[in-house]
Amino acid sequence: MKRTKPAPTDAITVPSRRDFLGKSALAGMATAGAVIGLSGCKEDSKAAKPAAAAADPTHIAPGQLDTYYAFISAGHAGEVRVLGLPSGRTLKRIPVFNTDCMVGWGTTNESKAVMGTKPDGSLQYTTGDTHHVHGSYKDGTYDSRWLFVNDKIHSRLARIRMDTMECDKITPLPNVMGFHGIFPDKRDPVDAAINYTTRVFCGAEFHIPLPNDGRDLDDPSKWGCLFSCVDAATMEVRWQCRIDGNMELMATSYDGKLAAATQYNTENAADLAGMMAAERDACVFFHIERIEAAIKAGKTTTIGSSKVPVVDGRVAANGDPKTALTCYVPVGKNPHGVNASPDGKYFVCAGKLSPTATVIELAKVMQWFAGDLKTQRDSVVAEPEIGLGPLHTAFDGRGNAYTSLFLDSQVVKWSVDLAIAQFKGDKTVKPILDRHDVHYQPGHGYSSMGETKEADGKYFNSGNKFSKDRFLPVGPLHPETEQILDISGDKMVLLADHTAYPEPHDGCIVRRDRVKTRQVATMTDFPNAVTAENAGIERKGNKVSVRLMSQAPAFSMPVIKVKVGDEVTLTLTNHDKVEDLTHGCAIPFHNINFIVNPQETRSVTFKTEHAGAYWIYCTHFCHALHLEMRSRLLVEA
Ligand code: RUQ
Ligand code: CUA
Ligand code: CA
Repeated sequence: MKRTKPAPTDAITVPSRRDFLGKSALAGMATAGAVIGLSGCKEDSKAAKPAAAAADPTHIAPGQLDTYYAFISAGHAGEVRVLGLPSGRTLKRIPVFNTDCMVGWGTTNESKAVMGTKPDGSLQYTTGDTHHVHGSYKDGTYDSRWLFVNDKIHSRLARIRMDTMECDKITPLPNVMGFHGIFPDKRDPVDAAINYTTRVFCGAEFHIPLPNDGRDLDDPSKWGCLFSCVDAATMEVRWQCRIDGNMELMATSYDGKLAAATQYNTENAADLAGMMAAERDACVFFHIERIEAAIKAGKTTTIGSSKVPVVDGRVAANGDPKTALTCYVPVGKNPHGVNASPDGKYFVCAGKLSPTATVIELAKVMQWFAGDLKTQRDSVVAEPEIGLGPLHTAFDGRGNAYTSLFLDSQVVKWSVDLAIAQFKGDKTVKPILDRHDVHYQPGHGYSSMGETKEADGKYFNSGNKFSKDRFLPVGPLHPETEQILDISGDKMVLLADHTAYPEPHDGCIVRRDRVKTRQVATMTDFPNAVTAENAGIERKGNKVSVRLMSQAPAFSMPVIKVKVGDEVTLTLTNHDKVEDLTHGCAIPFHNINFIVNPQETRSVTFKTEHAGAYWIYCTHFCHALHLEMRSRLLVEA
């Protein structure tokens, strides 16, 4: 795992992109007027340490299982990926906003209904941009019900069932563009019995006209951003809150009282220079109980054709802390990530254009809301200088924070308590405990169980935006690197490099006993299940229903006769009960390819256009006679 420079004779000679990026990005920031202090970077950075080869913990022997799942977003690939850690083995790709031939996501009627269709039945969107994926909670840790993930392009929130690891709902957010940060709540702010996730909070990064129907195009000063609360169970948008500035990353408190979003554009600007004009930006806090009381009391408006109630969280309407719905805490310039410490006490905002992290004490934010704190800024209890380009922070459950430094290509380990002591005036303490190079330009970093009260401080995954010289080149775009670090000791140890298909963002590392899947479905859960009683073919005008069963190695009907111009709905129920005994179903020249797992039902609807014989065949190797598993679709002229 030693960092090696390509020898001069190597075919691959890569100029130091790290240096280039560091310098050019710094120059860009400097010309834009950013103030970047360097004093946080005095500690010696060390080269990557080789992992102890003899006992490589990332080597999971054949037949052995990983101890963690990692659920990671896939950026513009529009899916969610599941890895085993520490090995880095790819376990699954969960299609969400994208289509997937193997699964038939985007092909089956059931998946199309989740994804959303146009009146003609075609998919409304086939692209997505997933950034942040987080699990649902109970008692401050994962409860194996759901994962939630955003689509930044089309401002949709998706839910994934943890038991099947399949997407089951997608909700568009009204009057929102650039839906980026997302975090589920961890319990109800009022009802002690509701100690689990019932809401998902969604931030909007881009200002738009409200409603976005052609008005105010020439006047961005009238544009706005809405914070959205989605009901985790129904996936309906419960309410929205209009704010000043924008929202990027999100965090929620363990007591359910607060949600917060970083804001890099407190300036409400519509251009780059404007968005970097202010010396400080903010982290905006939402008082959930008060907002929901205001909704209940009807202190709301609606925007355009949306029926979702909207409350006013803008600065002007929230001057009195005792009734305020929102609290804007000043933090470093153009901040990026905000992350909750596992002890439930702090949110840490990463500075991005400021070389600092800002530690906000949640009890003090609640004090401000009670009218007992002078200024919002007084909730800041530490602001250590940690290095250049801080983006995201993870925690080990032992009081230490691990922040990615994009420009320095490092992960920096620092003590939250020491940073607080330093902020109080103790000049003798040094909050920075360790630095480790990563390769290169890290974005998200996340630790094992680090977003729960069970943070165990074993592994940290660094999602790096550039791999440069780490892998064999594969054309203009290199793979991304995911690097796993052992954070169990005083010093971080780099264990392994893994490639990642562009471009992963955030993820969460979940102990394997916190994940409960089911291998075989219940047939009666599918209302359209095909049974021996209702199997067969039925015609109503030119609409033909073909009801088919699969049981290795055969489909229930060897011959299916239809006519040119028919609209055929083929419903297939897999009657095999054996775990992993999945069948595929493809129809040549009809663009149909999907799978059906044991006891599941899936359907497709298509038009027959050309007379002829078409072999419907099983695409998933299921049996010694898998190749023989086919039926004839005869399309008569
Ligand atoms: S943001 S690299 Cu989309 Cu998660 Cu920080
Ligand atoms: Cu059924 Cu292959
Ligand atoms: Ca700004």
